[in-house]
Amino acid sequence: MNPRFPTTTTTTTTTDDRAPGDRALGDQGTGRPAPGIRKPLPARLFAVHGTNAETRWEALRGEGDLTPERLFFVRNHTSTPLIDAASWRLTLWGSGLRRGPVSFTYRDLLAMPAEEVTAFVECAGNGRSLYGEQQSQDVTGTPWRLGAVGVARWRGVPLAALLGRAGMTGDAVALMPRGLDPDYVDAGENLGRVRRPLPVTKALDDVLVAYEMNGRPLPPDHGFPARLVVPGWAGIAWIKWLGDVEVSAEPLESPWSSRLYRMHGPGHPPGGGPPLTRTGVKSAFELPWPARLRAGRGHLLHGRSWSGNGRVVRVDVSDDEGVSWRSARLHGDRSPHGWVRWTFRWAPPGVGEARLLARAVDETGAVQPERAAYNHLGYAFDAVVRHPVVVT
Ligand SMILES: Nc1nc2c(c(=O)[nH]1)N[C@H]1C(S)=C(S)[C@@H](COP(=O)(O)O)O[C@H]1N2
Ligand SMILES: [Mo]
Repeated sequence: MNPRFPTTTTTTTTTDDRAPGDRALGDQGTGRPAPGIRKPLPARLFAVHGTNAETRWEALRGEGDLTPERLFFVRNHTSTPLIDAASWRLTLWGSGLRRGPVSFTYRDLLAMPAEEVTAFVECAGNGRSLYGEQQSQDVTGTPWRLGAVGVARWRGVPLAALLGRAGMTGDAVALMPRGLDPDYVDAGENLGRVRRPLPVTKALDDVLVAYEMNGRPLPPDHGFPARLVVPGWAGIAWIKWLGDVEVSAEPLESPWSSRLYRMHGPGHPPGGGPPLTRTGVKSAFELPWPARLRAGRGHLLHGRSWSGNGRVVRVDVSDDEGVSWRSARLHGDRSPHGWVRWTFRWAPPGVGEARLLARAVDETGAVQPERAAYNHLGYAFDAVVRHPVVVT
């Protein structure tokens, strides 16, 4: 059977097909607002794609290990709902519970033992536009460059504790967390509310129902009053505006597991590969795209690398298309689910165009490949990125 591909929020990565605001990506942008995002999106900090906004990497220059909320990317299938915490309930229900549905209020959550984790959330489509730009391959989907990632300190209640209180049985195998944002309509087809199965094993391991981001209540755009935090896993697992979780003794599926967020195309199984979970290794320079740097002097370049598998342990930089590499210096707190900041001293060899490459290795030995594995929906772009630089 042919998988069906989404088309509503999507544009191809061919420049001509992009929405007007996307064409300006890398310049100063249009400042066009994203419908449904509540926070300000100044063009100097964000590039807007439809209902989504990505962080400009040069805006992270000078920031610490956490992405401040005012710079944090937003990925909305529809629009940010404004939810009243006092009447909000999180309801757990389904065949995997001993009794009927169990609901928690916002105050219930705040009163339970809390945990904190520093973790990045990254869209599975982060880097998608590079399939076109760097590999000359056509893909559909939001044409992110590398800014659909951010790191925050999340605080909340372990999902395991809520499942325990709700009386989950040993038979439960799958959960279906679901958001309270409006139904997502894809090419005229209503797919219902954003929801994606989560295996019980991951839920019991390290998933939080978070109500704080960087020490403050979650902002509306990032899931107020509560969202899932699923360390190491693609952003689609991190359901925002969490309203209910089905707990099931049978496997579950939704369009976000059966056809979206899978690898489709040549080299992948018919119907797509398995639902995407962990994200790969990535790196980015804190530079505009393209960057403009002066010749005849040294520059201290800054960047960050991260991996869904755990800590990044090494980063190398090349300015000759990967013929030779030199190590970057690693800084920062290096928490297992965060990113590592690095610096690299570079003296441009002369005026003209150059490309800077950064390649990271994580603690499992996974390294960024030369080319990312093509897939029609443009997920998992983990290849070494050739960052364009104009030396004047
Ligand atoms: N309810 C709901 N949850 C959601 C989404 C959504 O549209 N609705 N988008 C998901 C996707 S695809 C990503 S990448 C992350 C983005 O989180 P952020 O907007 O807080 O950066 O949220 C996830 N959770
Ligand atoms: Mo995403």
